[in-house]
Amino acid sequence: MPQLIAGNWKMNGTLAGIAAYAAALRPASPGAELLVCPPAPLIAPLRAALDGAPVALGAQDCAVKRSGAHTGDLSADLLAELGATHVILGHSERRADHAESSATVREKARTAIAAGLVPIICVGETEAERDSGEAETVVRAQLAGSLPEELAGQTVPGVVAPGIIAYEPVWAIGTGRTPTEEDVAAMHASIRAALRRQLGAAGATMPILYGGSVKPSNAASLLALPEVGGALVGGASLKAEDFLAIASAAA
Ligand code: G2H
Repeated sequence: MPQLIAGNWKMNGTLAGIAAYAAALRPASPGAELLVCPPAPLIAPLRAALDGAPVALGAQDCAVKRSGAHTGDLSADLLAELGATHVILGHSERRADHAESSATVREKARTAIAAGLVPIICVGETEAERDSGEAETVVRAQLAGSLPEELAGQTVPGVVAPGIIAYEPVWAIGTGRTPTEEDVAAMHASIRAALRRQLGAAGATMPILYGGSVKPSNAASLLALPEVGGALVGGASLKAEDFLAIASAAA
């Protein structure tokens, strides 16, 4: 399975900048799968500007409810209609800024799956949790609370919804710091074991992305680690050339 390089623009990007970004991505054939998650209003314009280039689009969040009186919320169905195929859920910035619990993330994942979106469910420990030796326990608890049963095929027997996990240590996000290669490998192995326990056969193959200060200079070493199925890239995805440099480091 090719690695997935996903860009998370967060609250960055403009309508005016879409054409140049798309023009840089259109001719690319990096060998990795590319996914760009811009702010939701830019999904449809970016899709149009990509003009059929094999770059998937995603959103950065969706609502628990599918429609109705929920002012300011974003419907997963509408995101899919705009051209999104994926949605990032439970990013630590949303868990912190919007007090999103793992139970809420699980509800959102269920809604996303029902709308035909692939949820990218984020987990990761704080620096204090790592320093106190609790990192794997915290991440396992987040997985236990955030993953819906649809990912194990328990809702419709035999039907497993596709999903992706992103391991993003909170202290590595936007800081330029990354865990050691040993720590990334150990955490991804721990996540794989938890996914197998929680989801059975589906958990054996679900991609696990690494996120947190991925950039062109460290991408190759991070992406070469066992159980790293790709990267979720924030700051370095804002420039198309950096994003493509990371993608070209993928397997
Ligand atoms: C982690 C990552 C993208 P950055 O949030 O999700 O951001 O690469 O800027 O650390």
